[in-house]
Amino acid sequence: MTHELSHERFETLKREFDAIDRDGDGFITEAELLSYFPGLPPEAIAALDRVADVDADGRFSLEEFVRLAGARD
Ligand SMILES: [Ca+2]
Ligand SMILES: [Ca+2]
Repeated sequence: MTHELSHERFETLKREFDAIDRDGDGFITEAELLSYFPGLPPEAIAALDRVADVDADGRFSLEEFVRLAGARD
């Protein structure tokens, strides 16, 4: 990461991650993403996969999620 997130910001993102990660396995899958954001179009998911799935395993780890959300600011 190029910049440090504040602890507070990290905790907020972690809570968001945990809310989306319904089965609590530490990864957000496409299905979990869709059940949390039912209106999300397939193109948006494909774009997320391209941009955020750094290790290309088809799911988002907390690290990938934080990197994506943190970069948005
Ligand atoms: Ca999960
Ligand atoms: Ca991944």
